[in-house]
Amino acid sequence: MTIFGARVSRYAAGAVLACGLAQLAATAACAADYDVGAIHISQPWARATPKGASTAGAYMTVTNNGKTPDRVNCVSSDASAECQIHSMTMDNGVMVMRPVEGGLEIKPGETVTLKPGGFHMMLLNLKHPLEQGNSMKATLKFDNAGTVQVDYPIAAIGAAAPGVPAGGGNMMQGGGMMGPSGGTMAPMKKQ
Ligand SMILES: [Cu+2]
Repeated sequence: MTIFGARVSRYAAGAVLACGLAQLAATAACAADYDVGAIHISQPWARATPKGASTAGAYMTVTNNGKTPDRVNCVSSDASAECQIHSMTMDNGVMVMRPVEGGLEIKPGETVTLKPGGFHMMLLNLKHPLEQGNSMKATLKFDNAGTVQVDYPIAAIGAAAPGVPAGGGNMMQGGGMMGPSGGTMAPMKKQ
């Protein structure tokens, strides 16, 4: 476990440097991949928040390459007092989100994508707004694979995906009514 952790950290540090350079050349969000145990994490990203927002959403794709189910929880983030993983479901025509009890399950061979309108990481009690072009760090804990710190590049307010501008019907998926993703309240900004 310790060996894995060290390897992942070194990889992440290098990747973040490369990402910074890439962002100078292009405005597209740039993210590193992470491996911890049998778990692979790709395209982590977070969404910028308007001033005064108390919550923010973060997203990623998680694949379980192992032979046993695993569960992931968000332990902490450097941008907020609390970090949770939420599900989003339709309840009587209203989108409702709830913390995923006991962690989000990733079955063997399964890939789960956290994205606006679906499963997401929710940062609660933000210490500061998330600014596009910066990044946010969060610590994830997998029941089997262990703990990994992931760097989430911050995409535009209301973005549907890294590099994809707000709008085009994605506001609905963004859970604008819920506040955290800030969809409907966010000013439309072009990069
Ligand atoms: Cu949420």
